[in-house]
Amino acid sequence: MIYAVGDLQGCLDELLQLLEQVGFTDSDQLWLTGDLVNRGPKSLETLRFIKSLGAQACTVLGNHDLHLLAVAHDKKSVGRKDTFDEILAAPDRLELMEWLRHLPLLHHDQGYMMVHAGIPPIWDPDTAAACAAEMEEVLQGPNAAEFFANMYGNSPERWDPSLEGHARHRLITNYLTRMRFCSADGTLELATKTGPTNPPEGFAPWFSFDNHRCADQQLLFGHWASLEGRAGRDGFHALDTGCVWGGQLTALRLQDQCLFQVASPGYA
Ligand SMILES: [Mn+2]
Repeated sequence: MIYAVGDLQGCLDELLQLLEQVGFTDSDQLWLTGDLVNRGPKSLETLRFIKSLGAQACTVLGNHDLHLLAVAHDKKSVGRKDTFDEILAAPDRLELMEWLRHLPLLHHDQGYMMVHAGIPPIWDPDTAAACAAEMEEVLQGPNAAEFFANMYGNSPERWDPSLEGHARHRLITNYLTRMRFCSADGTLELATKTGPTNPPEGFAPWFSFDNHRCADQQLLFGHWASLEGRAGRDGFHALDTGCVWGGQLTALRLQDQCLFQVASPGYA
């Protein structure tokens, strides 16, 4: 069986409970929507555990994972709310960071596409996969640190295939790892972090557009806890149910789309 699980953010205890609840075995696979770390209590142990699963786990990178990598590469300082000091001080820090930067931004298998935040409505599955692959090459290549130095920022806002360099890389990364609201032409609105109702004028949740070019796929994503697991549209599976904030950790068993949840006391 394949279990797709939402954002962990250091909530290892809840993950272990969830794996016990579903009866996870060596022949099962664990897919994770990213944001393995930050805000929660056990980021270091979470990374070590997921890494130890080897090929049994498949994780896509989230914005918090990329932020950790930027800090670890000395391209950003630790923020006030960041809870990953223990990773930066760990003896296996370099190994963990090398493993982390080699994770994908998009996973496509068994009729499912998984990303951390979303896919803009103007991208078809091939474009989404190609853009993710392009970023994976940057992250895994010799210029990763230079990318991290230029990763932060909300512009450009709209996709244009002729974009190049840091602007192109920043926008692809913002789509895949930070997006909540956008417009029909793919213009990003990154300032609003509320729930899906009352979107900023001219914008809507990225998955809500009728003509979304990935609407024939089964999409798995995290990042947006205030959706409370409801995208409200068939085939769009919102898996971040706010574990770190005192919600639940959610697993979707892909074979029968059965949901499993573990409640969390909340840490942030
Ligand atoms: Mn996120």
